[in-house]
Amino acid sequence: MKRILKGVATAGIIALAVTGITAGSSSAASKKLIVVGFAQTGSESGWRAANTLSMKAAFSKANGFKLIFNAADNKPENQIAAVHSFINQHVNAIVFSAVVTTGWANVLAQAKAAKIPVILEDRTISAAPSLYATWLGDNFLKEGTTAGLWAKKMVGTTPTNMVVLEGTTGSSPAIDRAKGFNAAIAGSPITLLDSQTGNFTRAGGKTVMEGFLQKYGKTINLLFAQNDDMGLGALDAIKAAGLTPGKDIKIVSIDGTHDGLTALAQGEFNYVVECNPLLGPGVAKLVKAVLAGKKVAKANTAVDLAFTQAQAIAALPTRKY
Ligand code: GZL
Repeated sequence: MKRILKGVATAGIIALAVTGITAGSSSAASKKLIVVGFAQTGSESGWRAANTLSMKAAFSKANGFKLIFNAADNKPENQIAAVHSFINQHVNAIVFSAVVTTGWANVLAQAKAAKIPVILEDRTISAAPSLYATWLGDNFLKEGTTAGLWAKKMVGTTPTNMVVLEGTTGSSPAIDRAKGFNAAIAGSPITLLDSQTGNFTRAGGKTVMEGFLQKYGKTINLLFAQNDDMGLGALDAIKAAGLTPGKDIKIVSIDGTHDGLTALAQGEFNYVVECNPLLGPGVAKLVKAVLAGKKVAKANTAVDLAFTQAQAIAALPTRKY
């Protein structure tokens, strides 16, 4: 089963920075509320917290919605059970960010049979595109490529040993960020020593980095963290080993959370690629369009930036998350 084509996104690029997007209208309060079941992955990272806040704010009663929220504690079986429950509650629409890309065909076929449209936010899935109406999220492949190109340029011709903190195994950001990064560093003198999942959490990043340091010690020159939280957890392990993050071990990370950009501003990270979590207004707009029978692009991509230390220092005072 092919995953959705990122290229399709071009038609549907939504500049999430546009604050003019509102999901509701002044008469929304007088209209029947749209009941939406939202199955979130869990609360594994600072990025996820910002994404949940954005979704809850957009799917408000004032915007014409009744939101039924479920956080799956990053367990795929919990998330599928939540979607089954939304179907049984006869919600008007279902939204989810998939913990992993697989296992969705059956429950989505049931949503289709129940004539409940499904809208994907954030992560993509490997199920047939006919099983969902549309997707809005970030281009994980491009994020990985941006991070890899920075790493390749940074190392130049210097032989460099790298370790990788992978995101949740089987999740679309983990799959696509690795794909983009690895293609971008091809031909560089970067050698991969080890790669292991830290499950997108600080605790996971710390534990896995402790293991890498016990095994490889001072031979590690570069860390690619597939999200800020794992990189931030790794900072503790690096310092406990008597090494200086950002100097002894260069760190490139993805998300662009406040704490990630703060670590970059302080020189503990070296480069951060943004993954915009403020998807709520765009997703709410898509839900209303789909329910109104309007044609929407199959894939809609958020606009992501990337930051050096100087750019992080300049951006931090006005960051929204
Ligand atoms: C990416 C998102 C990832 C973030 C992590 O869009 O799905 O999940 O990179 C989060 O911080 O846990």
